[in-house]
Amino acid sequence: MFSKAIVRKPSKSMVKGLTSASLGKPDYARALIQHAEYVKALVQCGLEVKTLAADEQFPDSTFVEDVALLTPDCAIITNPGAESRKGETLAIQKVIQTFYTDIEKIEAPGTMDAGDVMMVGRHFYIGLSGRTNQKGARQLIAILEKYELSGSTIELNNVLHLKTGAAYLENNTLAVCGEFVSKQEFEGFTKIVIPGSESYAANCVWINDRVILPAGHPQSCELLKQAGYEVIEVDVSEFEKLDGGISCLSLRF
Ligand code: CIR
Repeated sequence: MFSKAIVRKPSKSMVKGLTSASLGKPDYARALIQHAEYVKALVQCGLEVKTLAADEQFPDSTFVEDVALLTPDCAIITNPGAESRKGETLAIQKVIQTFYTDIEKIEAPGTMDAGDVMMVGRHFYIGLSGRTNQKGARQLIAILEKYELSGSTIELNNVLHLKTGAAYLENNTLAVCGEFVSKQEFEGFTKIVIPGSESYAANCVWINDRVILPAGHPQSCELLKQAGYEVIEVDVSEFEKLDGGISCLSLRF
């Protein structure tokens, strides 16, 4: 169960955020409304939400998930893989210090975006991506082991982050899409296969028996409902334009 979340309001500078999508520039005013709806959904899931002020210096700073990994036993500040995002860690560390006493760090030459890290109980799957390298993953595994947690790596081929295409929905169940449908590492899980035409919906989050799903993915919504989840849909189209999704917008702990 989760009790808290940290989010950061999008900045006007978000229009300069990193992206590989060809969906056009995000509309800032609309992003603010969508962000507020997202926070409402977190609250509906029973979370106490700490909302940080927008940080104009960092266009991608609304995607707080990438700069820290929050475990039940410690927090790990990452060293983001993209140059333009490295400076985001300073501000998040200050906030996390108010919640955690045990704080660790991924150090260069190790890099890591925590969007590549998926928590499954006390085990953490770490995607090796354009943002998270072997050295970062090795550092993370060593840190986790200090706290009697564990980690293992997964090679990624077609996605930005591991959680772009896979989400752990508790109950030994994963929502998966694309390359993750047949990954050997995920053999033992019950899988909800998100159709390729709705791949963006694979980035969803389980929070206290509910699943927050990006709006506009009816087949995925139906599959989750059939599997017994209560689904909350939130429109995050302006964040999709920056390759960001439902999980990227919060740290849940
Ligand atoms: C980036 O490229 O870093 C941002 N535009 C999107 C980050 C998305 N975060 C995530 O998937 N965890």
